[in-house]
Amino acid sequence: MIVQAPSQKIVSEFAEDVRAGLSKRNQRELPSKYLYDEVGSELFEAICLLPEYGLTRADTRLLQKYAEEMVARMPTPTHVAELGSGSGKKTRMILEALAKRRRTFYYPIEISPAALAACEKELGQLDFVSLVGYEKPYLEGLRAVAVRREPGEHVCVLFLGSTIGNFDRPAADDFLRQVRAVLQPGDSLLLGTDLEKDVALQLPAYDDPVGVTAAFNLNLLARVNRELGGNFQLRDFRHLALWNEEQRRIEMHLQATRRQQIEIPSASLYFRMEEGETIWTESSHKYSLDEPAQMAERAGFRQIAQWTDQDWPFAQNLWIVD
Ligand code: AVI
Repeated sequence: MIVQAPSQKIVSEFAEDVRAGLSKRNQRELPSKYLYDEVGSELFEAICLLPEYGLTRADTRLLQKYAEEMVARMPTPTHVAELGSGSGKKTRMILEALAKRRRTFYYPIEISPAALAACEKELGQLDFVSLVGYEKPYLEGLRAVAVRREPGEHVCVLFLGSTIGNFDRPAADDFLRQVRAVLQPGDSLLLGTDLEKDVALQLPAYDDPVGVTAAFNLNLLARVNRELGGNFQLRDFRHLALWNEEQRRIEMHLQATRRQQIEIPSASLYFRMEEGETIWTESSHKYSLDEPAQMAERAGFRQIAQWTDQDWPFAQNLWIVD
């Protein structure tokens, strides 16, 4: 595998984003993309195995069952770009179905080097598939992929696992429009979306009794300590998962269990947190069944197919550029 060099800006961007998010007056925040350092990526893999977290199993089941049908509906792509490849396990089914039809170039795009390495291990040896990893933010990576195409070749973008749900709805629309702007007629996007379900089923997926999700969330503070010299006392925070009915999303927060003085020298940040105050670390939006088709239209795509899981409400949506 060739891994393109990470952007020089990544470390200082982390410091800037931490500074901006934690300085917010009404609600302190940390961007969820920073949950995925080496430890966080492993913890996320463990979350995917939890009985309470049905999302990944539903995503995988749909790909297992319908990969051939999905691929048959796409104008056969030569280039497959995956946004946030994770370990790449689910992608194998799509790549195998495509590689039966023609030689395929596969580009996992990830900011986590550990996840890219895991992806190479999983998918680096597939017959008729050439893998080139990009350690870059999604859009930057996608733009780099798009310039590799020859005239007449199509690109398929995979955005699986309902990662789109980690964007606010307006930000998701904007992001999908930017993805569309890189693409050309005949290109496609396979988008995974977790669907709305009973809160009694939804909430434990983000607040499991073993505490894996709590560890995943708390690791973000540990990362700030490790990489930016912060002094967060992890034992003085607790993981919170809430269902926001109005926004139709799960929110993850870290709540201070006592008043404390926070110092993060590499982000030039010093502030006090009151007991009970929270840092908002992630949103996970849930969709109605017909929402993806509307999102497609707003972003300049057309939804041509949708597959849903029977056990855990989840949809794979296939969009094309006309
Ligand atoms: C990656 N993403 C789709 C996961 C989700 O369900 O929103 C991240 C996650 N956060 C807590 N558990 C899983």
